[in-house]
Amino acid sequence: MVNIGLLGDVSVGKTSILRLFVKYLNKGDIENVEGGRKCTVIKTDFSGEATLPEGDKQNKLNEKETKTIHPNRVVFREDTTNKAHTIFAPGGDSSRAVVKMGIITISRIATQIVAVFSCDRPIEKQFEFFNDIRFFPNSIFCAVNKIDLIDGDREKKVEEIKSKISKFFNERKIEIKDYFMTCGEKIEGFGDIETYNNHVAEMILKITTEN
Ligand SMILES: Nc1nc2c(ncn2[C@@H]2O[C@H](COP(=O)(O)OP(=O)(O)OP(=O)(O)O)[C@@H](O)[C@H]2O)c(=O)[nH]1
Ligand SMILES: [Mg+2]
Repeated sequence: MVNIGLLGDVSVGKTSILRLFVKYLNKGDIENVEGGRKCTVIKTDFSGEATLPEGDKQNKLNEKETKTIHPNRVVFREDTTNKAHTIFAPGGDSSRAVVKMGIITISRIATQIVAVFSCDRPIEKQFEFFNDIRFFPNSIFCAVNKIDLIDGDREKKVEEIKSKISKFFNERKIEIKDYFMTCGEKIEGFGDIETYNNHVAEMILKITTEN
């Protein structure tokens, strides 16, 4: 049994990644991705989402409807082995005490951590979130999300982002076991969207089977 914690700054897409994974399980698409196999959802809890007041919406282009107050949780089972796994996604707004409590709790109970970053803003800003966390394993996974929002040479920018992330964590004696380039939403008109959506499902399966 693996407990995965998705951790990262506000609005990087932790909840979206978790919801997308549930969609893959419910629609059976999970069997068709790389390393895919039949899995069943046992329990989902997205009750910790709060609707944002109009004024708090980040910007008109990316109107975020909710933010996570209490951690989201999904429990699923691999049908062939009968093993159950849990994924937790606490909120990213650590300036709120109750959200911070969720982050601390999940960072302690998770057996595997995925550090989630977003390509919609500078990576450096998103490191601050991790500076606050005291309990951290010495090797983690990393999701680089919102790949669709990179302008220009995607491969080059992704390499730059990855090297900044490696440097940040290596300086803290934390190794990145693997990187996953993801999209947590089904973005219309973005050519490679299925590949990057699939990476979400492939990431979770890889982490649960390898650990
Ligand atoms: N373009 C794009 N938007 C995304 C992607 N993933 C998530 N989003 C959007 O980003 C916004 C924030 O997503 P959430 O999943 O709520 O982010 P979060 O990290 O859970 O936020 P908190 O829990 O409040 O810290 C939403 O408007 C999503 O629709 C992506 O891959 N591409
Ligand atoms: Mg969230």
